[in-house]
Amino acid sequence: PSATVLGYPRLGPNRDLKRALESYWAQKLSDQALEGAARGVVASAAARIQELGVDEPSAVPASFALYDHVLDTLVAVGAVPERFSDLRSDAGPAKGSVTRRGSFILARGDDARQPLEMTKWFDTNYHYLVPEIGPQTTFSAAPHELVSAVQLAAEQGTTVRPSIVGPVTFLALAKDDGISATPCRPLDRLEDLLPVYAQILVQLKNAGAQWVQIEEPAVVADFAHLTQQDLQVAITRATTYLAGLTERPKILVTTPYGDAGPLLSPIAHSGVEAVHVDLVRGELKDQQLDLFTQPGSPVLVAGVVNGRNVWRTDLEAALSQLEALRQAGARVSVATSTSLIHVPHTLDGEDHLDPTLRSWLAFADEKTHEVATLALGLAQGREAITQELQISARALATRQEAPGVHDAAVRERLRAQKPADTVRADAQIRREAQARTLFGEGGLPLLPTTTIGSFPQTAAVRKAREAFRAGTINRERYHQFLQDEIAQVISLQEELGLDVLVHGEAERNDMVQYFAENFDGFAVTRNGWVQSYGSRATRPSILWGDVSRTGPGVRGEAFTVPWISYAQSLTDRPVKGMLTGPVTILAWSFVREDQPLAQTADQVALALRDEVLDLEAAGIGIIQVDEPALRELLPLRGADRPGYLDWAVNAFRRATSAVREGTQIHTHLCYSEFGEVIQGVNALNADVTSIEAARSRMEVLADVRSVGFSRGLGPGVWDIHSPRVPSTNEIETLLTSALDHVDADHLWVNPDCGLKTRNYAQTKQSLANLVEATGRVRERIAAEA
Ligand code: THG
Ligand code: ZN
Repeated sequence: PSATVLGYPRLGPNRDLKRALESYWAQKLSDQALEGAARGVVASAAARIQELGVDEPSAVPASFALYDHVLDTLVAVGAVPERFSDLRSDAGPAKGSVTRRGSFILARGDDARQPLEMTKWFDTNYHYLVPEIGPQTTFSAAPHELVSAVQLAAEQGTTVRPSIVGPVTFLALAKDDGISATPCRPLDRLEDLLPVYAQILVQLKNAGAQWVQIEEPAVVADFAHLTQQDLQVAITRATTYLAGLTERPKILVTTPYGDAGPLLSPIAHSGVEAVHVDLVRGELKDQQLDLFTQPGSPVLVAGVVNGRNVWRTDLEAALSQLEALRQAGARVSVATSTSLIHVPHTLDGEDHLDPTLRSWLAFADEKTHEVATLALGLAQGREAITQELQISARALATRQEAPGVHDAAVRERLRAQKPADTVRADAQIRREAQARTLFGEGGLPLLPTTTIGSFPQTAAVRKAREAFRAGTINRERYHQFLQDEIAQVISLQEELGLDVLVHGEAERNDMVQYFAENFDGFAVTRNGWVQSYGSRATRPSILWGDVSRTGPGVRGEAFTVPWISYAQSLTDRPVKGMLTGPVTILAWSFVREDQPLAQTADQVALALRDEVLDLEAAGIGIIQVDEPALRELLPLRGADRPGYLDWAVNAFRRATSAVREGTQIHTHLCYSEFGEVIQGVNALNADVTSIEAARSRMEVLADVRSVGFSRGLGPGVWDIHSPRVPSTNEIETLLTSALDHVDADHLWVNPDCGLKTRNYAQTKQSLANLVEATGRVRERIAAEA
């Protein structure tokens, strides 16, 4: 087709699939009803894509995973881990493989089994399920979902293009299942996997598929466990193998999320009919253009419409680029740079947005239409799309001049920042100062206990927030409710005997959106949901202008201080101030692209620096600035990583370095594999760092020690992602092994992460055990001293 999108949001415009899935899991919806709901979402998405002008046969992607597309690929190739093998069904269309019900157990686990691990998909905020592959893993074709999507479309008189994660990417993203004594590199199983893809392609062809989309984004990334040579060999073998099959649909290989570099050549030479290139993140260098201009070259599926961000496309620039490619002799098809699962469904209904800002935006539907528009312009000339070109040009022009996009005062303040503004006194001097401010007479004990920040977000909290938003309760009543909530959280923590308290964050919807709502330069959407994992979604904020705190003057007004101060007024113990760091605010928002990310990060950092100073001035002696997304924005190419870590660390330090020596800065990061960013974490220079460690049984501490990390460390001792309550003994054991790596006077005791998703029963019991275990370890240390 001359125009296509690589994928489309899957939860439905009103998150219908989310509700269907959650009812199904709660056993309030039957299998048939779930399938019905899923088909409804898929059919209306397909109809919508066609209505928007992407309407040729096979232009509509049929990649509508109910939970995750990597999981669907795992099921389609039969790579079911050993511990789930009983889920293979012995009859029906899924014979030999897992049913829908079974696939949810892989995703969510059950009483007896841990689910598959979940991790970030490339450098996005989407999480996929990690396949577990060992030397013994068996593969067998079971593409019943893909086949039925093709058949269903055929019944409705249309054609869809089924989509599957390619064999190289599937294995590159998998981990060793750890069952065999000898370590296994999943990619070494490629030869066993390829014949299964061959069988899948036969079945798709027999079902009537004309095209199949094979996604190979692994070629745009560097992996710690694979060399470029490994990937080169694998992608060459896989694509020539698949292209060489006689019984198959035509193949489109996609390379979204970055620049395939030298690996584009073997794909283009493999004999597949079409190759997608991400022209937003990547580029075609001169010699690479030759890959598409020779007799027998594949179609160039040009990803010119950004699938990752929400800005309207510069249609003039995109069309010129497409024309140049065609001029050079390529057969060009217009596409998105990535699947559209990373952007919200539609701007329809976002009428509260400032109309000028709204005119700069394009969500999935609007982007689908842009693709169709560009294809029309390419086929019939500029005249055919004059009006669209004008609208696009006008949006660009108003954006350059709009008030708020460039705020002279913000820029001047940033220019006036000096190198010294990101530097604090030596760690030792801070340590001594904090020994006086925090650990003096009657102050904090050895192994201080604390939590990460949020307490359970109960139904009552969500209801009150919703009532305030809807206007059924006024600001005063809402604030009273929040104060009562804070008072309860504080007295609970005092009863439990925790040392450093938190206010619980009841006033916050999301740890980024809350900041976006209190900063100038951001907008938030009503219904702009983007899938994060399974049925869960977030509403990323839109960072469109120069950033400072909302309120009078360039510094604006403190917004966390009233809540934290109120909490502090209720107790003699220290209450931590809680902020989200600049990198995480960027990572979980849609960011402007008209200036370097580093500059945007610095503006956010400066606004946070104001809040940090206001907290300190209000008497708050411990301030935590969370950076859970530090790892997520790490560039896919190793060569780009030092530059990124440099600005990311600098922004954090800009936010946190203005305080006195005696004020203690904490940070929190929540993933347990630090390898690539550990130097960066150390460079943040926080006085205390809490990290996820419970599930890995403190293994992460070896990494931490390897970089000579010498400040306070709080390895999590309670895996809060599970409803399980850890016993006192278990926590004591974890603390004991933590002490093998960390000096007692640097060790803090805390859970892995915030408690937002836990309930109060689990929270009380787990924290009581945490305090008790800490007491035992303190006694032991005292006895040994
Ligand atoms: N905020 C933002 N992005 C994030 C996280 C976050 N990305 C990484 C991680 N945390 C993702 N985890 C989750 C966990 C829970 C939910 C979403 C992402 C979730 N969402 C609710 C849902 O889909 O029902 C909606 C929440 C709401 O009503 O605001 O539960 O913390 N930005
Ligand atoms: Zn966390």
